[in-house]
Amino acid sequence: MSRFYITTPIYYINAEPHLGHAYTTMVADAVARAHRLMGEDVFFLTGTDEHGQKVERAAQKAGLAPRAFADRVARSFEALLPEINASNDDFIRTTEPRHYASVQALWRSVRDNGYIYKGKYEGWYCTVDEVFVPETQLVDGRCPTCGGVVEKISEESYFFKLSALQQPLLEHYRSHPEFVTPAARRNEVMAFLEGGLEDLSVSRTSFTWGIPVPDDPAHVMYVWFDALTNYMTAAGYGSDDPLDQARFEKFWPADVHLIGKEIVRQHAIYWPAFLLAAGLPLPRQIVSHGWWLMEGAKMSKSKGNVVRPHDYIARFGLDAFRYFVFREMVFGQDASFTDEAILGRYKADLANDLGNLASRVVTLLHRTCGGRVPQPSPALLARSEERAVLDAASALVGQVKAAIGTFQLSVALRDIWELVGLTNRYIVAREPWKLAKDPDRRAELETSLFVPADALRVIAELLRPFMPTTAGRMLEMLGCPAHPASWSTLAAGTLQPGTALGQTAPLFPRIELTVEALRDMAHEPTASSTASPAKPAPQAAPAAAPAPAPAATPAQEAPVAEQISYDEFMKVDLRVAKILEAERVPKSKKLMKLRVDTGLDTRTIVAGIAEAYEPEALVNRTVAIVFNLKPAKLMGIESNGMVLAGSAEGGRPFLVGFETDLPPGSRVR
Ligand code: ME8
Repeated sequence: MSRFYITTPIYYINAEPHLGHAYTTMVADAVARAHRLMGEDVFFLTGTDEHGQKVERAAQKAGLAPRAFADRVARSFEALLPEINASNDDFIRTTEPRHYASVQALWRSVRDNGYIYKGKYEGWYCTVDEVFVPETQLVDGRCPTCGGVVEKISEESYFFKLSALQQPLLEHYRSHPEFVTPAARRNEVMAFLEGGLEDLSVSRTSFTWGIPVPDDPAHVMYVWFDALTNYMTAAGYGSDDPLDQARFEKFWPADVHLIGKEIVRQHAIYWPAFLLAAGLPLPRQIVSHGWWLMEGAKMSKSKGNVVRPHDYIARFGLDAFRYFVFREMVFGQDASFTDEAILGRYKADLANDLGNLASRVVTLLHRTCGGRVPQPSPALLARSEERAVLDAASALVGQVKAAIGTFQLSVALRDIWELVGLTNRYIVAREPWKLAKDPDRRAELETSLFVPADALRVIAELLRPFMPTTAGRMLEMLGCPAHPASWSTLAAGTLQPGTALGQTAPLFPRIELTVEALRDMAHEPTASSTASPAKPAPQAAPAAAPAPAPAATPAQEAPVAEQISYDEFMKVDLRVAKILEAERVPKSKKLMKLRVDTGLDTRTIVAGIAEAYEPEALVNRTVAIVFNLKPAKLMGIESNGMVLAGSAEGGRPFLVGFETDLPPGSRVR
């Protein structure tokens, strides 16, 4: 059995995961699932990148030791995986002992082969990207990649002889034109390589949060040397255990490192250079996708202009969210995430095209064929309309496989929707509801329902990697076995006549959401954006709670927050405040802008209570607020704190009050 090893980047844990991270993991997931369906032995890896200056600083800011901070935030990346239905086989954290062993083994190999020497690094460093930036590449004194501030560093450092590997790398690129894809990225890398390479600083001495350099623990390794090696660690590299060694033999080199376009250089130059220096095989392909943009800028943790996957999954359902991101981003290009687009695709592509097709066919089969797959007539199946649908379904299998092979998920889905459209048109032309009224046309009726049912089966089998739950439900409705059919034998015409069908259930229920409601949601703080970055916590502040979920939302139990210590609780500075002014935020149904007297200052707080209170009813009210919450922008207004309110599940918020009027500034405990 051939094997397939695919990885995502390991994500920095300096903030909560957002759509960008979820996207890469979902694409890798869809590709991994497709390869399993093609009969391959798949290993799909994702994880977290936990060392380095950026994380050390984020931990300091959170008042935690780096390891404790890493343990907390890594959990939110791990928790995202079931939420997006990722079928990863392993989750690696760079703080695990297996990884220390592996990175140190790679370092020793590279060093013993003569590629590491000691020197002094003087120059610029961008902590956001964790990269050294040559002075000539600064743009207005800032990082050319993220535009962030760079710092001057001057310290003893080990260097990696990258310059010595320029020719071997160029040769590899020339003999493996598919090594980096898409071609635009490959061309950039080639141009960079041809321009010559400087040796790379691969250790730091000015901080300690990293993997110690073997035999010189005053140095910690450069975080990219550490991070890139994760791909080998998880396959078993550096382990003494014979089982791990056998796994490494089997799965290394990786088939695909799937990444965003901003980290191509590290993957396409540094990583193969380290491996060449150690005498290890290179990965087969570096595949990079474009960026999700918000209002024209890259969505990023550092900028905070992010889409929180959970917000959309809760409203549209996971598979609709997966469909949208796969369909919307053309491979290799950037894409804008807009509420209009996700709503539009939900209604048109999912509810209308696919959802209606499935429920129409299965309902008609229940009504007219006793809830069983009918027996088609061979003569009628030979007609050109029937052949057109069934031939298109058979051809689609190859098309989808080819599109997945080149990571064109949007093309695969577009092709599947061509068949959805063709099948819908077939039904409209055959009008089985009319045939059902005429007993003499029974054979025509049965054939005209067999054809779309069979096409739907192929569609569902092909949708498995993209929308696993929906595909399963479609197949259940069609009475097909729950275990996936192998794509190697998948073809049209094999639905078994006589099979009992399952119940019809709407795949994509009607939702009443509007673009305005989605926009409000995006601006509302959640506990995870305002409290600790530990995990997707329950709504801490009902005053800013999101809209009650629509009917499409799967019922979910309200999560309970983990226990905290007295000291942790006391970090929250709760105080009495008096509302001085209140006005609705224009274009928002939920948000109210409040001017409050906190006893220590007067400040603006934006609260999600506009549906529950009139502005005039709020003036002069005494409320409880979180005084020391970091400022956040809501609909362009800076909010400094949070007003406390309680609400029953999905109900209106009621402000927290006091039995007597306490003076503003009084502590609440
Ligand atoms: O770079 N659009 O981690 P990171 C699409 N730890 N994808 C995006 C995105 C966006 N706006 N933002 C992030 C690191 N991503 C290193 C990687 S690998 C050995 C070390 C996705 O947390 C995309 O896959 O900054 C991108 O490459 C990755 O998240 C960067 O995650």
